[in-house]
This record gives sequence, structure tokens and C-alpha cells, in this order.
Amino acid sequence: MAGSGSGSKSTLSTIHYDVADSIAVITLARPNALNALDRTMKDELLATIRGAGRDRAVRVVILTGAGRAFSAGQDLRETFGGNEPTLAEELRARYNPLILTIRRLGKPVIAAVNGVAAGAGASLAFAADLRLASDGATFVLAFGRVGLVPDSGSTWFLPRLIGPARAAELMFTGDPLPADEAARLGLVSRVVPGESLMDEARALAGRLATSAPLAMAMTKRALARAQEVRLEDALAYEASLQGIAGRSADHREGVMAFMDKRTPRFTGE
Ligand code: T3D
Repeated sequence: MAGSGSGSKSTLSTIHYDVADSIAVITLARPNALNALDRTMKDELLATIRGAGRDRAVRVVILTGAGRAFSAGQDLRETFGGNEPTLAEELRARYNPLILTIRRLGKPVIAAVNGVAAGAGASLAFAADLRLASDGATFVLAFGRVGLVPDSGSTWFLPRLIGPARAAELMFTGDPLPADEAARLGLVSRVVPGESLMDEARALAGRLATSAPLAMAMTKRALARAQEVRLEDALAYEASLQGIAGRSADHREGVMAFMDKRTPRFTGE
């Protein structure tokens, strides 16, 4: 895959990839189909996210959409069954690895939700660590409208993010959730004017990019683990991660910088 170095751009057909200032911006780019996910896009997206994960020049990832949508979810023009994968096979082979890769990426992922995020497009945003939304963004749990069940992790993420009752309501009705209501529910951190969304996302990413990379990666792991285990296990996991963080050069640098009253320079070591 092209586009791993700082300042580089890719030549993929459905994804734009741009790295600058330690921030990778991954843009879903089929705007005429509202960035609906076809197989090429799913494969390119997975390869791109994995590439960003491997690239030491990247400390934070922003995921966004080209044009007026974040993503309208599964491309409804694509066929399933016969010579093509069934829906279940598609989930196992493509969607589920995408969701797990975002969750397990050792770097923060910010979804800059620039417009409608529907179906699996919404799931991609839910899998991110943080969400910023433009004032025109909406989340649509559109699965039921096309006779499908919520998938690609939405049944796991949404109740945890906004509570089970609201999640059920959105999934049963398919009603759009506007950005301001999403912010009120805590689903998105902030709503900003559409024209400043990427500036705001880059500013947030820039702040995260100056934090200690190893500590951030382990914070992400601890938060994910804590969703699934008892308090005793979460405490034990925190202690084991802190053992690692406490031996890192970044911890020493952070303490020295505090003493010296200067900004720390973290290296990820
Ligand atoms: O293996 C598996 O299980 C598969 C996984 C499935 C998970 C899912 O994602 S299921 C849910 C799939 N998504 C949807 O059902 C959403 C369908 N789209 C819509 O409901 C609406 O388009 C939106 C609410 C997202 C936006 O509405 P609006 O009025 O702003 O735009 P529009 O006019 O409906 O769409 C604009 C164009 O995008 C249009 O194309 P055209 O007519 O201009 O050539 C439309 O067909 C296209 N488009 C929108 N969504 C999709 C799409 N094309 C293909 N697939 C789409 N999902």
C-alpha cells in the first residue's frame, strides 16, 4: 500500500490516505454513493488501517468521509450468495476484522463524522475511540429498513455508548439521530460547524499526538478490557500495564519534563 511515510498520499481507488504531523487521515472516498462500503473499499480500508498501525510516523488516526456523507453503510448494490460471499461470510471476512482492527489499533482513532453515518458506516464510527461530528451529521441504524439485523459491532457498542434503551429505540425505529442529540447522549464529544470539522479533528489529534504513545496504546487496551471484566480483573490489568509504563523511557521523560517545567518529548520507547 502506498502512503505510509510522513506527508505521503496513497493511490487507492476508494480510500484517500494522508499522513502529516504524526496524524493519518483516512478518508472513505466514494462520495457519489455516500461512501457506501463495497468489497474494494472494505479491503482497502482494512489494509490502510493496518498500515497506519504499523507506521511509526503515525500516532493518531482520523477516519472521515468525502463529500456529504461519512458512510451509508453496506453498498446495497453489491450481491451476496451464489459466487459471492453470503452476508454472514462477508461479516466474518471483512466487517468483523475491520471493527477489531480499529479497536485493537495501538493508536487513538478519531471518527470525524462529516455527514450521515448509516448501518455499518455508523458501526465504524462507534468503533473509533472518539467521535467529533459536523452539525449536519446524523447516525442512522438503518439495518432494519433493509430487513437486516444490526451488525459489525453496533449491538455491542451502541448500548455501551448511549445506554440500552436509547440504543434499542434507534435500532427498532431506524430514526436518524442528529448530531446535537448524539452529543447530548455522549455519543460524540463535540459538534462543530461542517466547514471546521477537519480543523477541529486535526487539532484534537495533534494534542493526542504529543502524548506518550505507549501509554496511550495501553490506555486504549485497558479501557477495552474494562468493558468486559470484573473490577478485580480490571485492577489487576491496570497494575500490569502500569508496570510496563513505569519502566518506559517516556515515563522518565514525562517526570523529568515536569521537574524541568518544560514540554515532554515522547518517543514511544
Ligand atoms: O454482510 C453484511 O451483513 C452486510 C452488512 C450490512 C450492514 C449495513 O450497513 S446494512 C445498512 C445499509 N445501508 C442502508 O440501508 C442505508 C441506505 N441509504 C439510505 O438510507 C440513505 O441513502 C441515507 C439515509 C444514507 C441518505 O439519504 P439521502 O436522501 O441523503 O441520499 P440518497 O438520495 O438516498 O442517496 C444518494 C445516493 O447514494 C443515491 O445514489 P443515486 O441515486 O444518486 O445514484 C443512493 O442510491 C446512494 N446510496 C445511498 N446509500 C447507499 C447508496 N448506494 C449504495 N448503497 C448504499 N448503502
